[in-house]
Amino acid sequence: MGLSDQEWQKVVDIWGKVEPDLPAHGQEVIIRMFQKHPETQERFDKFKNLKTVDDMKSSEELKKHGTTVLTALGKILKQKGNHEAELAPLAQTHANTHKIPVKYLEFICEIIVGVIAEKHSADFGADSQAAMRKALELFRNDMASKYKEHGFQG
Ligand code: HNN
Repeated sequence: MGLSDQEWQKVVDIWGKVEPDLPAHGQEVIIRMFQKHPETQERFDKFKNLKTVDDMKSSEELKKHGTTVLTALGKILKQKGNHEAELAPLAQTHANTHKIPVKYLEFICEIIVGVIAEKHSADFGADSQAAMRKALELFRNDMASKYKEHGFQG
C-alpha cells in the first residue's frame, strides 16, 4: 500500500533530522541490532570478533558500516516509493551474496524507528512514526519481491 503525499512529507522531514549525523545514528542502529539479534552479527566476518558494547562503540568500521546502511536507506526513502533504481542493486547483493533474510530487514527497521524515537522524540510524533513504519514496510515488501525474482526465499 502506498503512502499519501503528506505521509511521504513526514518521512522526508524526519529523515532531515537524522541526516546531519548519520554516523551516530548508524552506529546506534547496528549496535542495537547486534545486541538484540546476535545472529545478525554472525553475518559479518569483520564484526564477529566484537564481544562487548564497548568493543562495538570503539569500532570505526562498525560506525562506517552504519553510515553506509543509513545512507542507502536515506536515498531510498527520498525517492518516495519510486526506488526501483536504488533498490535493485541492493536486493541483488543482499539476496545473492549476503543472503540476508527479510526477517533481518524487519529487525533493523524496527530498531531504526526506536532510535529515531529516542533521539528525536519532539519531531517524531505518532503520525510521523506511522508514516515511517509504512515507508519501511514498502521498502521491505519491495526487497522481498526482488528477492523472489532472484530465487531467494528470504
Ligand atoms: O551491496 C553491497 O554489498 C554493498 C555494501 C552494502 C551496502 C551499500 C551492504 C552490506 C554488506 C557488504 C559490506 C561490505 O562490503 O563492507 C553486507 C555483508 N550489507 C551486508 C549485510 C547485512 C545487512 Mn547491507 N543493508 N549493505 C548496504 C546497504 C544497505 C543496507 N545489510 C542490511 C541488513 C539489515 C543486514 C542484515 C544484518 C542492510 C539494510 C537494511 C540496508 C538499508 C537499505
